[in-house]
Parts: sequence; structure tokens; C-alpha cells
Amino acid sequence: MSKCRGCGIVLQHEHPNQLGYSPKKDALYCKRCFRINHYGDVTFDMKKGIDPVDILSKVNKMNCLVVWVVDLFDFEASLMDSLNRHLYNKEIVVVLTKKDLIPATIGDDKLAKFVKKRFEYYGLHVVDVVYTGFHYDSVTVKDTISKHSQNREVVVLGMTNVGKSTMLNSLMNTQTLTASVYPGTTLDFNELKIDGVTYMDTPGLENNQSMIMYLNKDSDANYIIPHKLIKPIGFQTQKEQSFSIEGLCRIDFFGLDKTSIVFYKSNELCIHRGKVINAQQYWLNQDFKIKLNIDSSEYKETTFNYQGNCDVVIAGLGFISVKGPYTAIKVYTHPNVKVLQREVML
Ligand SMILES: Nc1nc2c(ncn2[C@@H]2O[C@H](COP(=O)(O)OP(=O)(O)OP(=O)(O)O)[C@@H](O)[C@H]2O)c(=O)[nH]1
Ligand SMILES: [Mg+2]
Repeated sequence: MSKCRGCGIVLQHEHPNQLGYSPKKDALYCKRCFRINHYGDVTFDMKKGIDPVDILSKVNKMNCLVVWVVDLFDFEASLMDSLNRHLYNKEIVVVLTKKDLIPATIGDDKLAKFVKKRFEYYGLHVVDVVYTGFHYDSVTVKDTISKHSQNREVVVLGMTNVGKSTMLNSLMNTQTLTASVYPGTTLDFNELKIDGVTYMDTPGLENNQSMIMYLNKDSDANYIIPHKLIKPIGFQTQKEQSFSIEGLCRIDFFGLDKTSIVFYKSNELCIHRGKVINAQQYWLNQDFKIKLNIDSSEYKETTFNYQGNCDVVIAGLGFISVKGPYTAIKVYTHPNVKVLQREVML
């Protein structure tokens, strides 16, 4: 039984429309990986990840070091509420990916502190935090993992699309594993040896709380997931203001007084700004280029009354950093998308 080197699925040569198919008996990659790598094309529906319980309970029984991979830009969507139940007895090294997307306004130590605190909040034991990103040297990541592995297998886990396979490719300095912009690229456990350490690439955990799951068109994920350094967009504003990011979410601010509001999101997405009093009318009548797969009337309202400096995070989309006086913030988006207020990250 041989497995596809790119995505870990068992190769088969009988069923062209099923996963794992390759017409060549001695192929190293399945047809799907071949097409993703050569044409950026996904021949079969991506699965958008795998049921977290299946994978986490398997990992729970292994004597392994867990490398939890987190997309720094989409940090909150990279964590799950029930994680501590499955990983309570595991040492975890956190690898933060996509640092190249984040403006360099925060020191590494401060960021590591922030990350450890967020993981503690979820009841998880983090032994180290390291960074990676396009054009970053992967030596520190490799050395840190190696130091903590102590002859154990290293299981690379995380939500779908956070950059697990890309990170492993950078440790090997090859393009062996298949990576793609769409969630659900890696399909099964995929074992590799890097400098004598056994690593396991894994399928990303399905993230039902991310906006990526609820787009009107799956291909719009390409606009929502940032590919370049994010250009923060700032406003200094007063009284009541409403902002919408395409047709994806609307955020109403109340009681502003020269308050600074900075949006961190993909540069491809437009922000529409107006008065709260006109916002509902605008929201209902506008034919947005990028939308969710629900009716505007089905959007859920979340209200935040904490009035300090904060980030408002919309999982899968980005965050809004708010500094200065305000009395309340209301967010409208898909009812399943995780929306939260947290301490300021950058
Ligand atoms: N800018 C930037 N993009 C990254 C980085 N790491 C990964 N990506 C991109 O993120 C997308 C997902 O990468 P993958 O490596 O396939 O992610 P994964 O976690 O293995 O995904 P699944 O196998 O679907 O769970 C791809 O488009 C990558 O090019 C990074 O450090 N910086
Ligand atoms: Mg992968």
C-alpha cells in the first residue's frame, strides 16, 4: 500500500473520480496533488478539513510532541474551545506562521507572551513559541522542535489552511508536500523524516467558526485570505459610525470621541463607511461583490460593551483594533462565525 507523498492519501489506480487516484502504477503523487502543484487546480471538492475529534483522539494516545501551527493573522480561528480536553497531557510547541503578513509593529517577545497567555486561557501547556513566514529562516523552528522532541514523534497539528505543510516543506527546503490556498489539502497522516526526527503532517482540523466556511462562492477564499503584507486601514472618528467589509460583516460603533479604529484584513477587501442610522438600509440594498451564503436578514448581532482598548476579531476575516473612547460595538455577520473581543495584539 503506497501513499501519496503530497497529501498522505493511499494511492489507488481503479477509480478516477475518487481520492488517491493516479493512472500511473509507480506514481509518487495522486492526480489531485499533481493538478494542484502544476495547475493550481483542485479536481475534487476540497473537504475543508477533517473532524477534529477523530484526529485529536488519535493523537491523544500517542507518545509525541505536538507542534500546534497557528496562522498569526487568523490567530483566534486557529484555536478551538475543546482543545484542552484532547491535549491536556501533551507538551506543545506553537509555531506561528505567516509572520510576513503582519506589520512589524510588535516585538517577538511581546508576541510570544501574548500567544502563551491566549493558550493558557484555553488550558494548554505551551513549552515554546516560534515564528515562521515566507522568506524567514527555518533554522530556529527546526532546532526548537528538535530540542523538545526527545526521541518522540512530532505531530504537526492545527486548523485547516494554517500552513502546516508549507512549514514542513520549509524545514526540508523542498516542495515535497502539497500546499494550496484552499482548506483541506492534506488528506491523511503523512510521515516524514527530517534530520533524523520523525514528523507527521496531518489533515487540517475543520473550522466551523471561520468565515471561509460560509462564502457564497468558495473561490472568494482567495480574496479573503491575505497573500501580501497587510496594509492596516485606519480611521479617526466621532459619534456613531458604521463600517462594512464587503458583504461579509458590518460593525457599528457607538459613543466614539476621536477614537482610532484600524482594520487588519486582506488588502483585496473594500471597507464601506457610513452613519449608523443609514447602515441597515445600505446593508440590505447593496449588491456586494463578495458575500456570505445567507440572506442579509439572517446575520447575527453580537454586542460588546467592554469600553477599553481592544481588538474585535472576526474569525477567518481579520481584526479591528480600537483605541480610545467608545460606548459599544455591534458586529453583524454569519451566525456560526466566531466573533470576539480580546486585548490588543499589535
Ligand atoms: N503569506 C504566507 N502564506 C503562507 C505561509 N504559510 C502558508 N501559507 C499559505 O497558506 C496556504 C495554506 O498552506 P498549507 O501549507 O497548504 O496549509 P495546511 O495547514 O497544510 O492546510 P491543510 O492541509 O488544508 O490543512 C497556502 O496558500 C500557503 O501558500 C506563510 O508563512 N506566509
Ligand atoms: Mg496540509
